[in-house]
Amino acid sequence: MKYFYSTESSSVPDLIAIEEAGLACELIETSKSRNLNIDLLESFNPMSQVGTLVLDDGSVLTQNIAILTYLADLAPGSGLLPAPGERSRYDVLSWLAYSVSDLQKGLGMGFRRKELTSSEAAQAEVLDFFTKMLERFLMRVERSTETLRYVMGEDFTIADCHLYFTLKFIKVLIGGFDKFPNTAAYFERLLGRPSVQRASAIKGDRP
Ligand SMILES: N[C@@H](CCC(=O)N[C@@H](CS)C(=O)NCC(=O)O)C(=O)O
Repeated sequence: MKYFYSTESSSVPDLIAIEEAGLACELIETSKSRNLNIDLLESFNPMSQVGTLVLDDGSVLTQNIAILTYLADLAPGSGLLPAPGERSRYDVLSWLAYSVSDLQKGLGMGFRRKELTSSEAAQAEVLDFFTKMLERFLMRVERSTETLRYVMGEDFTIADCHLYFTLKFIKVLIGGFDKFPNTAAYFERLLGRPSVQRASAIKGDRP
């Protein structure tokens, strides 16, 4: 398999899952600002988005929900995702969809507020809107992690892989997790995970 990624992007959750699952995979760094492997990425994915996974049969898989599910199913003993038919599998997928849609889209718009409007007053309103929205959504993580080590319990799953990424950027956008002590402690547990540290350290051929 080949996996196209860029650092500090939503491809990090897949890098964490590849580490957790112990899968053999060629990692190909891309960068739009450095024009690194963009033409190659586009030849597999016309939207030239990361993550993009190319399977050994040459077929291409995009979108984090599908890629993370696929990677986890390649490693059924990893605990990353319960088997098809098990009730808890759908709870993991619910957490994953929540992180990819409710959290990631909110934080993406918050960070891109300067592209939405040149008015600084309007940018402050946009930031306030998304901060309030994300704080409301964060209550789901806050409640679960009051008693659970990871969002599903003792097992680290593909939902945690993605939540590491969204929480990392939400923390910056909303100015910290002071109002969310359980989330803050959970985020520290994620940071302590060797797979998260290894995936975050992958910098491709960047000097
Ligand atoms: N919904 C997609 C989001 C993928 C995405 O937004 N990737 C961004 C990086 S975080 C990207 O490649 N942006 C470059 C572009 O759109 O030109 C997923 O979950 O995989």
